Amino acid sequence: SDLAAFAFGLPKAELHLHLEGTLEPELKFELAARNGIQLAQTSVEEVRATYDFTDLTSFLAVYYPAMEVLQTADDFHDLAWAYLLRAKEQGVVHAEMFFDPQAHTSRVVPFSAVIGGYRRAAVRAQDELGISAELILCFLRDFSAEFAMATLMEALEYKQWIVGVGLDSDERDNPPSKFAAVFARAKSEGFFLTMHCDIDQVGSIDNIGEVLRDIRVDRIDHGTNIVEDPALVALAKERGLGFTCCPVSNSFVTEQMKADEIVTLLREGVRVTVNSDDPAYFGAYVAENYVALAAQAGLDEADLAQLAINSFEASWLTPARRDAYV
Ligand code: ES4
Ligand code: ZN
Repeated sequence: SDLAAFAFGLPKAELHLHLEGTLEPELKFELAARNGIQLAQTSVEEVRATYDFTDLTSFLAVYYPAMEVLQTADDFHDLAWAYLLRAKEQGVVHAEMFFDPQAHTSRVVPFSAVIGGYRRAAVRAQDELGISAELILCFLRDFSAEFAMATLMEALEYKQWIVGVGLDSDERDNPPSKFAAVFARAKSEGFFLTMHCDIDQVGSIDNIGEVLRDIRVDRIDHGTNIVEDPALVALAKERGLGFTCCPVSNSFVTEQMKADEIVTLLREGVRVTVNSDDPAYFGAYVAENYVALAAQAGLDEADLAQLAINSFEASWLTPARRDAYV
């Protein structure tokens, strides 16, 4: 449709994208063969059949084991490069990409292989695709704060390759406060801060208050249930805080896209953005998320253009580079 063509053509930043969530079944087989790994499935269709999630827990139970095929710097490069090629087709001109080093170092893959491969793809994207690509180191919240701090220390050697830090995985029983010291240290090292505040989890609105008031993040991933607390919405708006929403992902890990919440915040002038989260698993890259949200919520071209403007304003580009896009 015309609106879909408009959505694809809009220059946009993608701010909520897990590189490990871009592993398409075809590449999974290629990497498995390269590394001599025998997969439980024998065809792309069989792999896709396992992408049948009802909630975050059932998603993560498929997501982490799939990473076994990622072993060398070349593997990480190939994964990120495949994503960046897709991103180019989706109108992405700037990407801030999450990676989960602990999902690899915990199975004895060196940190240097992970970040070395990803960084090589990011540099290549600038040179060959004209996409500026940055890395955000995400801590896994179901591991200990000590492991997170050790990972941060290991990352300092690569500081110039990392724009910020985030927090993902299972939020239940792993509130932001568990990582307060890690994020305070990351901030003092000059990293931007963001955290997943997932939806539909008990106590989630309290976590949003905590990340805004105490940890003082620069952005929130998901977090659209902030609409439950008008005072927090007012605070987020005053700070110009970005929210990285992922409608198609929401429809997998909850029962719906959360379109009402996203559009409520958009209409109130809060910096909500649209992103793909784990596109290989949820079957939609970023422009397809714009289209899905537009179809669900009846958005028009002006709304989609505002979402794209928000994506640059909520990005961690330097002010001069950001202003070149908006
Ligand atoms: C994730 Cl959908 C989702 N939620 C939490 N952590 C994640 N890591 C990758 N995808
Ligand atoms: Zn995410």
